Amino acid sequence: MARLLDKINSPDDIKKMNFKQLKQLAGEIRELIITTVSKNGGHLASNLGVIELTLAMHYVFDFKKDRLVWDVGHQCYTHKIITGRKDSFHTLRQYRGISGFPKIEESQYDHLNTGHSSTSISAALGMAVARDINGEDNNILAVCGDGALTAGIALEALNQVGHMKKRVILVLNDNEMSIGKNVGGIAGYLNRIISGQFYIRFNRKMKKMLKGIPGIGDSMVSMARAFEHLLKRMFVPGMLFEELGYKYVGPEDGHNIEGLIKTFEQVKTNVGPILLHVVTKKGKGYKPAEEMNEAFHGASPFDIKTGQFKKSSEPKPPSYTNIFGKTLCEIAEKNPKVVAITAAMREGTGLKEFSEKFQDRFFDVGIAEQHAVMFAGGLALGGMKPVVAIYSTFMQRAFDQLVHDASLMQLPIVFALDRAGLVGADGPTHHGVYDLSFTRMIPHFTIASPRDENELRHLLYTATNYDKPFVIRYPRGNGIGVPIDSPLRNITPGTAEKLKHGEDAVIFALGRMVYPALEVAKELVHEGIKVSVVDLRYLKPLDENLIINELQTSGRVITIEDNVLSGGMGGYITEFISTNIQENIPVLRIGLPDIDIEHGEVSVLDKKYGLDTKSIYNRTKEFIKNTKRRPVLKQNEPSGKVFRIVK
Ligand SMILES: Cc1ncc(C[n+]2csc(CCOP(=O)(O)OP(=O)(O)O)c2C)c(N)n1
Repeated sequence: MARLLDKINSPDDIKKMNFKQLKQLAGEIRELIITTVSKNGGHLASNLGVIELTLAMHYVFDFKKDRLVWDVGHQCYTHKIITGRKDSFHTLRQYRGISGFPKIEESQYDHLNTGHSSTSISAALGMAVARDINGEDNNILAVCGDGALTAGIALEALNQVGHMKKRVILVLNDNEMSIGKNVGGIAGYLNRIISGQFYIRFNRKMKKMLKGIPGIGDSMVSMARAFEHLLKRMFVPGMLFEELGYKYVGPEDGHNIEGLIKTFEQVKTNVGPILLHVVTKKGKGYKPAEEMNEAFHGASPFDIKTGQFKKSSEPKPPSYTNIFGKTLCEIAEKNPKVVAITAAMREGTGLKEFSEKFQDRFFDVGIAEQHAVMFAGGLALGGMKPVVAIYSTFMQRAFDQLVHDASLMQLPIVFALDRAGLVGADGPTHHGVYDLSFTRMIPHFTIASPRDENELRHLLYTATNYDKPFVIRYPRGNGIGVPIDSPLRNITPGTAEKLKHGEDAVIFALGRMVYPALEVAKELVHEGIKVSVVDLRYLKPLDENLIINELQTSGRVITIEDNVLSGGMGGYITEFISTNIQENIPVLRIGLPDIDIEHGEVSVLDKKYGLDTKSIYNRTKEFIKNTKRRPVLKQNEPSGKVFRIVK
């Protein structure tokens, strides 16, 4: 049978189809998404859940002039396929290919760049206000998941939209799942709405039955009506949203295209805010994803037939995430004060085992990073030792809590920042390349980054014994494969470790850049160049003595970090040198530039941005060739060129 999909070049082609064809098209899109994600990886389960919903919206609205705002944006694959990106869909999430998230730069049909959750309602309201000021009359839709609705920003926006009575359509895509099971009171409320449908159906049937009873039927029906108001408050869908100022519509079956189209046609004519509650199934139409939708939320490549994720033929060292989770369990066995907090990322942050072993010491707060940090603050004030595990990129949300709460009260919270540095296919919204900059300026913060999985264990142990805020940032992916040693030990904050000695220059490297630095140093020996390599370990406090010793030895500095250079580690060391040393020490800072870093494999991005060993080698060699060493004299040497430590 000829594929309908082959004829789809723009959403206009969808509008010509009948319901039967739309259903067939949904099946073909499902197949394309499954095939592509099985090769490239991606957000499979969420995308399979919104195929019919996406087609229905494009059928009814014209997003050349109407606006469609995807929340998180991880569910936009159908949208991409039918808005001119079908032929490039095979490049999904690959370097120079199309992004896994909406991108204004990619298409006139993408209206908001996203990746972080819960921004859709605010954006839609802003667009609605602008529309009204401009005297335009287009429709504005936001598609927000039940998981995304747990975040503060979504609730803040929900509050204002209802209050302003602006004409926006908020499509609540309710699959009862965040990445894992959705948590919290709102999730429970939505669940009751769906179950409330049973009440409505039951109520209709009951009235019909009562009416049929001769003599007393009518009076029993009016009695039932008297209770109805009360019952409505208890069961009728959407009362909460109605109270907030929305017209609630639903719950609608999110896989019935015909029903969805009819509903969208109706709500299109409404003048105020609409909340359309659509019930979908995550992973719809692909059994492994329906059954294991958490694993297929962000899937790595898999075998379509078996649903098994592809494994590399060679055994790999455990991931940093895995080592973090296991070590935290080891620590928590001995320390009953240790509690763990995740913001809707139990599996992603490696806390599954912890959540099972220490059920009453584990907290999933939903997609609520700000709350996670403040909640940890409360726990710390109550005598607990909270460990907040959040991806580096999502911690950006909680900056104020880091400053206003953790820092100002010097609370002993451990911040475990997973996925620090470049993360790969998820791209610019997900790279964790700012955390060194935004944490190092905060007073009272200790900031560490391990060079390998073994150092991560000891730094985590150190952090849980520390009495002030303590950040540990570590990268996505597998460890180095170094031996793991026990028992766990403290690594005194502010102590770096010198791994190699040389007089021509010193390389200060942090975290995952330490091993490449060692490799470069080894290679340079063949050129007759000898450099010291220091695993800085702690960005804050800096190991000032060691830095000064190295400046006295070589007087030429190279810094390497997988953070943006602005405000990063190289900047910190340069500031330290310029503040304390009356000597023009040559410094080469290697790190990420002041631009958005695109998506692509980390190894490809490393190469492009000069973080791979070859680039580091070339730049270091060039730098050493073109600069003069300026060793700092020892303090007691008779020269004006001594360092002064300004305290
Ligand atoms: C601020 C932020 N925190 C965490 C995440 C990671 N994340 C991506 S999707 C998702 C779950 C979203 O659930 P929901 O909105 O219900 O969408 P679904 O995947 O169920 O369709 C989470 C936690 C994120 N993108 N942004």
